[in-house]
Amino acid sequence: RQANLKWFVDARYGMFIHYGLYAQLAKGEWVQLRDTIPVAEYARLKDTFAPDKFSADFITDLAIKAGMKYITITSKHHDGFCLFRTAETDFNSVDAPCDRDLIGELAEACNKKGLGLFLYYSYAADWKHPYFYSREAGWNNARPAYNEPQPEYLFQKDEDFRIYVDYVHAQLKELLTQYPTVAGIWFDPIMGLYNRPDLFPVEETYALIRSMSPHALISFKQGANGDEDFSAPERNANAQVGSQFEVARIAYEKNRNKPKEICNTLQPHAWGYNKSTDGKHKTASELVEIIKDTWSKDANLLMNVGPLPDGSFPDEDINSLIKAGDILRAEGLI
Ligand code: FUL
Repeated sequence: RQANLKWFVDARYGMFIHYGLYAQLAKGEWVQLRDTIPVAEYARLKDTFAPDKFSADFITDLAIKAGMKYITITSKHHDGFCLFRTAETDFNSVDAPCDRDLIGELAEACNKKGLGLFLYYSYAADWKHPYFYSREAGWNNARPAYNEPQPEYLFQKDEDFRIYVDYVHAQLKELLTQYPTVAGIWFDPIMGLYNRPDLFPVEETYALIRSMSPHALISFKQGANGDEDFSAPERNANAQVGSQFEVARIAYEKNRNKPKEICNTLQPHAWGYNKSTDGKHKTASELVEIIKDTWSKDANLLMNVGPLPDGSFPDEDINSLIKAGDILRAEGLI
């Protein structure tokens, strides 16, 4: 693990990918919650999910041209849809008509080309799982604010949450068994956890990962008070998100001297594809500026792309990434 951590710190630059059912609606990855799309209606997006142009070969080539050393992809985002083979739910891309294990495809291409692969996993938010906690039990964004009760949601009492935790653990076992070379697990979001830290057996979860994959690194944004290997604040090296929570303050102190990875996105705001920002993504020179600024803070940069519904990358992002890579090379920075 120490060797892996050293590799990670030296790697400095990675590609973040937010891809899932939400791309089809082209309004960012929070669209189910923001537009309060009923659970059953959102689930139907699985039938039209067609990642025809999602090419692990293209993505890994692009990352290399851009000067990146690793990729971090949403294996499961807050909507609960999984991009990997899983026996724990049929809400996944293999059981969809497209029948694709996108994580498996990317793992294979990364292995072949010497890139690291991190798996983003939404632990502290799941808008699909019946036993994730409700809004009443803590955090507003635990569930979209539906007017009608959703028959899919079964959480009633705190004890029920353990069913969800068992599901997470079973999926982590699947991920680490099916893709044993992954460089690490990237947990998110912290707000669900900071609101109800008592519900999350973080140490147990980390122990499971450590026992299954001794080399895998673990991060949980600014920290979940477990033994994270690095902290991964959004857009700001000194972010103390959730500082009104005791658990956040302790995590911040605990992790302030650990390696840092700052994530940012080529779109102005969203991480998943948002059509309204077409043509307004970060340019190559803006990207180079962000890279230099992040490196000057001794942090890695994890720069996000939100693929289009078919899994292809926006042209403007391809251009910026390649041009920025050329500039870094010309300046001897990579
Ligand atoms: C946040 C998430 O809520 C966003 O959707 C995105 O994944 C960002 C990187 O982290 O916590």
